[in-house]
Amino acid sequence: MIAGRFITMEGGEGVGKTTNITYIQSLLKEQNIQVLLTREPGGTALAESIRQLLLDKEQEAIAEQTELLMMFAARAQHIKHVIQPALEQGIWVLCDRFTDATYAYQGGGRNIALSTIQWLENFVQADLRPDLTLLLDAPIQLGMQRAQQRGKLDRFESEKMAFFAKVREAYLSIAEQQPQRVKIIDATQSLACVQNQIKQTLAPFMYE
Ligand code: T5A
Repeated sequence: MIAGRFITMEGGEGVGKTTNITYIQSLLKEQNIQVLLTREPGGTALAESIRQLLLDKEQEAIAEQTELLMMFAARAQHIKHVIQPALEQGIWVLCDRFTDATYAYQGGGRNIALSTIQWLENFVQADLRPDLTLLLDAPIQLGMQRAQQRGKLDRFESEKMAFFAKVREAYLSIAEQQPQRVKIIDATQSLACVQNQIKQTLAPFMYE
């Protein structure tokens, strides 16, 4: 059995990750590729409970270290019970956010040392890394406008603009350092243009 491929979708708030990951799912299905769509934090019952705690802004303040460990606790469940078994069965996994989000939000946004995140990444994931990551990039004001149109803001979406600027910078720096894996998609364009970029980026990867 050939292992499935692991594709992740990343970017700041409201840039269109959820909308476009569904589009990718349909592209893969057209090619008769078996695909599993999932998200982080979340993807299992326990990890979804952790997600609720992380996004809830009405509860006690979450310490940065707690936030980081909760992300990786949810991720450990997700990998063991969902991602790894699917890949082993040859199913492609499409994940709405993964560890790049931790580098961007907890590393860039919260200033946690990258070496700490790296240690947890190695501990929780062993050698599991995405094969391809699409980074939807747009100025933070645009993403926030789109997120606001959708409804009430969660705990992360309620952060200040300076936080999101650091998140975006961290994402772009990952893309610069790992251009083979991370492909930047200009998310300021119309949905049709964004999806066209995604289709072109995925094409060589799908037929490899
Ligand atoms: N987090 C996560 C961490 O801090 N560390 C981690 O390790 C991980 C994994 C939850 C939060 O967790 C944090 C980051 C997050 O703050 P989330 O819910 O996945 O993660 O993240 P959000 O960014 O909040 O997800 P959203 O659903 O808000 O944004 P999306 O998915 O990027 O945007 P989407 O697709 O819902 O689109 C937003 C709106 O814009 C429209 C859509 O129709 C929708 O209404 N839209 C467009 N409109 C015009 N033109 C386009 N091109 C458009 N694309 C989308």
